Amino acid sequence: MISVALAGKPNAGKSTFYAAATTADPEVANYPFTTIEPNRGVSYARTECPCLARDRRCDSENCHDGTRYVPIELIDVAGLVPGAHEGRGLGNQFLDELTDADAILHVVDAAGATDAEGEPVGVGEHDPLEDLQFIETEMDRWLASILERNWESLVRGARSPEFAIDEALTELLTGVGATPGDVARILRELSYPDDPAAWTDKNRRALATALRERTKPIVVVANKIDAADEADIQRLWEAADIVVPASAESELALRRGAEAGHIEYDPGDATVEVGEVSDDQRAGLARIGELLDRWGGTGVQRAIDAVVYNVLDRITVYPVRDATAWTDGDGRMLPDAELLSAGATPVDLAYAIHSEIGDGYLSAVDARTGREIGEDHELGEGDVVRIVSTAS
Ligand SMILES: Nc1nc2c(ncn2[C@@H]2O[C@H](COP(=O)(O)OP(=O)(O)OP(=O)(O)O)[C@@H](O)[C@H]2O)c(=O)[nH]1
Ligand SMILES: [Mg+2]
Repeated sequence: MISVALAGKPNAGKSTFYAAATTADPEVANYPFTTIEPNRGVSYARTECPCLARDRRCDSENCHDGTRYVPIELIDVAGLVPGAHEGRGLGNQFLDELTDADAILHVVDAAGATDAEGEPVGVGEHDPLEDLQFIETEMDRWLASILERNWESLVRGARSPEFAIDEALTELLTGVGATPGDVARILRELSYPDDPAAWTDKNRRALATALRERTKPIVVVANKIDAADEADIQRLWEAADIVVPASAESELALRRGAEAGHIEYDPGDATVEVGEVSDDQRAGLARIGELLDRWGGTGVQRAIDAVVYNVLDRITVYPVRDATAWTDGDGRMLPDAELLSAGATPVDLAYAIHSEIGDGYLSAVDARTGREIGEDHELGEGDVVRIVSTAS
């Protein structure tokens, strides 16, 4: 499963985002370091379900009238402060939890109501732009420290006549979440000594930076837009590659309201239908309604979708047993969705379902057209595919 981690300074709203994007209920409070132990839960990317092309909606509980939610893992960790690599705040050891994260959502307090350490200050007293850069430095130092911890074994390994630096680095870097393809690209871009004993801290830091850039892409969540100055949101937007304005608190209120049956709202919607509520609730929902009109949503779902579909460049593919009815062996329509890398083939889909299905791969059918497709055919978003395998 794709894994996305929330990172950022304390008090920026990571746990609020996490609570809004999962069904979990972590502690949220207006002081730094509320979260110490990481939270891991299931969240969802939103897309259109292929059942929209059919005359009835599918049977998946993750499909809400044609809006499909595809599971991913979301991780909420402790707040990070500038200088964490030197042990400031809670340090950065807890970042080890992010080893298997495919991407980072950097939650920034766009309202500027907390200082660099996450202590509350008056709204607008802290410039959120100052919070953008440090996370990269801290993550680079964290990765560099993992490399340092493991360096001794590389130096020892180099005594063997079979030692090859590229192989040793591949083993080391795949252990911290890089794929062999990532490593090959990283090593091509860098120059470094063949002998591990000759590496300097500078070499290791350059490797850590390249590793972070390739394996931990960052999307900035400009959070607390309900309280932020629009000019600040604009400045944040211009200062980073991908910035999604968001109000985690508004999203949380909407999801709780929907759970309680007070409103009709699907995560990522740009409108809410309000049912029977108190006057107070109505006033609160009216404020959130204005925010939805202004921003086209609360931004929480959009941030996750930006990571999955834009940054990680995934496509959603639906494996089925029956290419006509689009059902599994139990007659359930479109029960599963797989997030595959763009360019994935039917063979990749087979392996994503199960390694034995992949090993026994025979052929595949595009269930939208009913035609057989070749094993190197490039799949696309929303494809429905029947895999024929000796294992199924
Ligand atoms: N106005 C506003 N406040 C928010 C929003 N999101 C979170 N907050 C508030 O910000 C404060 C911190 O929220 P948390 O979710 O605990 O922040 P955190 O980043 O997890 O903090 P640590 O665990 O201490 O690192 C709480 O008072 C939240 O209610 C938002 O979208 N708008
Ligand atoms: Mg927290």
